Amino acid sequence: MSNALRTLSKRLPSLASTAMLLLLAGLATACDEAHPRDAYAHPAADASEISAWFYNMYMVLDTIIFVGVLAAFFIALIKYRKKPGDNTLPEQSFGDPRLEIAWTIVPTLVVLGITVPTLGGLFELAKRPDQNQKIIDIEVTGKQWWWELDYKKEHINTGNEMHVEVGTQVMLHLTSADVIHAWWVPRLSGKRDATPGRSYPLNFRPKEVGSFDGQCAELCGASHALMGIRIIVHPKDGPDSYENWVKHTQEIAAKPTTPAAEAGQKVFMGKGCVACHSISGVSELAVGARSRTSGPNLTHVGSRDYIAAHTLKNTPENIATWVKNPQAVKPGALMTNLGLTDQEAKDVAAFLTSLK
Ligand code: HEC
Ligand SMILES: [Cu+2]
Repeated sequence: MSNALRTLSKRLPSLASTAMLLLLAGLATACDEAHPRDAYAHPAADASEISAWFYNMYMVLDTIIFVGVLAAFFIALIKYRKKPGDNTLPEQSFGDPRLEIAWTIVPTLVVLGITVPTLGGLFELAKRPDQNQKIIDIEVTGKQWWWELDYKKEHINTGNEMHVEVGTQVMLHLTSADVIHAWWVPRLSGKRDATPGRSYPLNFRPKEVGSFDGQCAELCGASHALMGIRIIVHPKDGPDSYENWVKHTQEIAAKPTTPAAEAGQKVFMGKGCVACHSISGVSELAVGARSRTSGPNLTHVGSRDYIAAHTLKNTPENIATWVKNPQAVKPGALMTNLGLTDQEAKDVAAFLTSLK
């Protein structure tokens, strides 16, 4: 062995432990930031607190096992290394009953220690919420590539941005109109599939006011990565309360007043947008009716934060870009390119933006 190689082999253990330390330090700082989708350091609902508890418990347990195994490995490596000039074989042994029993019992205990609390957590998450309380019931339908949200009791039909109330039980019923999607807003709850022809429940009770982002978590076609979610958790009281949002959203949006918005309404009615979108009070559907065809209900589209399922910020410029060529924004988007002129796109954007 060359000198350089010999020094390297001597240094290997310390190099490896330095690398490990750097890795652990990197992981520790990664957890530090209040990342918007960081479920494990910042759960914001009862359901995600349960998942976070398990995640962190496994993390500690696995780190102990990982460090223990590595430590044993390096101790063996250094202590039983071949001494210079020693050419004898080490002592040969086979089948030590005490060892065999130990390494059967210890992993069994570890697995049991994980299984028992995990089962408890699963049952806790699957529990049907007490029905004698205020419950916000929402039917969620995954569609390529957006989410239809139907509030059963409130008669509100909307898309992509879900509004709920802090401290109030939320019950989602997930289904799909086409392929399998999966609902996932990490800071509020775990993932759940949205499957055609089935309805799966997902329950959580938000504990923090704010906006929480999520993402479709099941590959569902060309624009799967552009199928985002936002949940807005409202306070119980004050002007921004959930009840105020419900009242406001049940009403028809104010009629357009500017000439551009009025022209935009004509574009909306005349260019075929009504074949796929409803706007209460403008196209004939009643307030809260389910969108009868493929596109999101646009009754209050002006008050959304984003359009096209968290793909573009909701600005007049972005709406114009979207309606002129949806497929350029979202590959395969199921909204027809109706060949609007720049002026028509600008006007219809002014109209839609006015629908607060
Ligand atoms: C063939 C049906 C169809 C037609 C016609 C159609 N759309 Fe759409 N529209 C959709 C679908 C589907 C989406 C959802 C696309 C996505 O996010 O993947 C959508 C999304 C939108 C959005 C974003 C809404 C949101 O909250 O994300 C706006 C705004 C919009 N359409 C406006 C229009 C306008 C204006 C017209 C007429 C010029 C029109 N659409 C014509 C199907 C249609
Ligand atoms: Cu999807």
